[in-house]
Amino acid sequence: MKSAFSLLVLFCFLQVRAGHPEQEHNKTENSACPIRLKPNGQCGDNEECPYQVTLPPLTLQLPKQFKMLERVMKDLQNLKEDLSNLKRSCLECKQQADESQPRNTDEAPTAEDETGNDLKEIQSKLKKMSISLKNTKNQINILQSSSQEMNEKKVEEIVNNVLQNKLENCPHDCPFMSALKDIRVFYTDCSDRYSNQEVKNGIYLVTPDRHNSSFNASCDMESFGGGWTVIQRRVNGDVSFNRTWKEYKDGFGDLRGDFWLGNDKIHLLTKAKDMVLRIEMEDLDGVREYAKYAQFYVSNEYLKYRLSVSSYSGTAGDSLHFSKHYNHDQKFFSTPDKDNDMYPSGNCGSYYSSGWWFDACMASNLNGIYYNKKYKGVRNGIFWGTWHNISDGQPNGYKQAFKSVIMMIRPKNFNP
Ligand SMILES: [Ca+2]
Repeated sequence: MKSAFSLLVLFCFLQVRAGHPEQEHNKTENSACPIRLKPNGQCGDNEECPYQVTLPPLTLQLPKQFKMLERVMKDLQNLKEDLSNLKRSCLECKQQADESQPRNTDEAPTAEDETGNDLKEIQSKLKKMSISLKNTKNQINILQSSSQEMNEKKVEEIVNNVLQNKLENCPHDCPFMSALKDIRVFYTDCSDRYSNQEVKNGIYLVTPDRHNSSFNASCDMESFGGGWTVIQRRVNGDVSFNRTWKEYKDGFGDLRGDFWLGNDKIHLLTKAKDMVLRIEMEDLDGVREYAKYAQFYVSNEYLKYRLSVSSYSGTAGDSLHFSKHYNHDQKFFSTPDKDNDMYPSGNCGSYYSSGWWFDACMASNLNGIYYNKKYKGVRNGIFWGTWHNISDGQPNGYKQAFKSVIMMIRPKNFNP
């Protein structure tokens, strides 16, 4: 728009300029140009002279796109303002960012800083201590489980291996051989022997308590998984079981045949480990049954070798807990010469020719007389009150007898 206007002014100006000031009179010829130009004041030749221009009102018809231009200009103005706002915001942002920059380490720390640092240090120490504690706990757990595994059996195995190695590499006169005489490897019972690869039936030395003497025991290594220490056997009847308190205390008979191991030894064996009791029986008709007790313990002599037995299973019936009135559990041991029974009017041991944990008097008596045939009279033979036909009326009042009885024990946790 400006350029069009300038052109028009220039055009008229040139027209006026083309005429001489003296031709002013000829106004009509020049009246077509609405712009009037005339000197303003006295002007001589070749002098600078002021001129006055008179411009008429001017109306220009602009193309309609100019409206758009106006809007664009407005938008442009708005954009400029936005840009300016953005710039301002940016500056503020930068200022804030500068302020939040970490302080120069040369600056002296404030009390707040020091407290924060102390807290951080304590937190770090606590974290380290917690990790250390966790590690220690893990190590304790590992040690605990290791020590549980390192039971006596394993220690003995290790000792045996060391001994074996030493023996193989040692001449007979070396100092180790003389020291060897003082080293003893202990086996608590037949199950320990079995674990040491001694799997044949036989007589083995066992040491249930190291403060007491070792003794020989008959080991059944072949029946029911092996590892059984036999505490009583009746198979041929050549050994009398009508014995004194002292004899039952020490044991009697032949370990390869009929015998009673001895109450002191049975006490030590059942004290050393939790024991299972297994009783095998065969009657004269060839019927074989068994009774098993998952818990079996015999107290010491001071407590009169009291019996503690429970958790029956088997086929022969639970004659040790026959009834309320005939219950051998928790009863003292009695012999013909020592009455610890529950029968007030007499001595059960004497009456039945046996040493046993009598009640008043009995529903079982495995130490009764060994009869090799059915018998009459007092029921003083080997007896098991829950035997399948024991209460049946026998012809002519004969009583059932047993061909064999074996009582044996094994640790509860034994794994064949
Ligand atoms: Ca009595």
